[in-house]
Amino acid sequence: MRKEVILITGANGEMGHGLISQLGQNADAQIIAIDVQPLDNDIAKYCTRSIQGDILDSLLLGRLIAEFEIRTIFHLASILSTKAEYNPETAHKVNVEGTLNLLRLAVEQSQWQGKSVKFIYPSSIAAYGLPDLVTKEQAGKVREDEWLQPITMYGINKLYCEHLGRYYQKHYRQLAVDKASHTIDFRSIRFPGLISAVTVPTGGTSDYAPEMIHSAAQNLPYTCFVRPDTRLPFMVMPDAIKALLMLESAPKNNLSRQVYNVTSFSPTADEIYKIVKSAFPEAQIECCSHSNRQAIVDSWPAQVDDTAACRDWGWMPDYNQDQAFNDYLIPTIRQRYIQHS
Ligand code: AKB
Repeated sequence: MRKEVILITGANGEMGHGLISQLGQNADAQIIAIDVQPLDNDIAKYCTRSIQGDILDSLLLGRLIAEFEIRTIFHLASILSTKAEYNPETAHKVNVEGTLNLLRLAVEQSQWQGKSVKFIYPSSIAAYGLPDLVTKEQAGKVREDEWLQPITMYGINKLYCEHLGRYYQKHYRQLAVDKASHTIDFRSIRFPGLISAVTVPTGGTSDYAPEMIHSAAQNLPYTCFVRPDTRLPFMVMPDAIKALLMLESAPKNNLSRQVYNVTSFSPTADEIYKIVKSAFPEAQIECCSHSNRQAIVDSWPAQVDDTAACRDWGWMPDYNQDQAFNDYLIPTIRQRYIQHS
């Protein structure tokens, strides 16, 4: 009998660290972790198997199917928005073809098992594209079906993969005589900028917030690449993991849609700066807008409407802005660098 497992891709990333650390508290959780990077020891200890491999490697994925009964997939692997712009074609391969590989695997597993494999897919506010700052300011809380004209390869990939998930769940092999009897249960969240106290970001355009805090805590000079008035929705990583697990466990009949917004607080870069300077008075922070990265952030909504998530599966963040900084980020990050000093 094959072991029933949870497959996590992009396992060594920021969200992977948070998710595995949380799932690992349940001794019964059988986690298969895959990443192109070796898994850090602090999360590898929670995994039944950690595989250093590529989701583009179909043979590797085929071997996973042979050995494990995959019940849930958290497909976290992705090349984020800034890094993707330096090599859009590679980003497309990883973000789209990699996702296609995982969706095929999930459908095959669903047919073998005679029940739907849950496919949990973190999308992003990068799926939105507002044409200019006036529109961004006037748009208010953007709903899931508004302003879907992303301007980054990453955002386009995320939006397309949302549609791929819908296709594999509802229309895959629609003309076949033996139309798939069991298919996947695709569920997705469009995350805002995420800030973790225990990991640092790599390659995102919302990274200015976590980078500013982590740099200040290490007394390292930091140049913020967006204007002070730049506003984005954010949440702290514990709330992002909470949202993933709430959506995964929600009764399917409660879900009115496959893709949900979630959010917590929407500060300007200047508001973040003032909080950080208050916590770390010696911090050396200057603002120097990087015009191209600024244009990406200006195309993302200042706020999103997460009414559907609150209504369908009881979404509610644990941390508002004050709690995020005062109860989680500042004390935890300060402690992290004292320990590492
Ligand atoms: C990025 O900046 O690319 C990500 C995101 C907003 O999805 N953090």
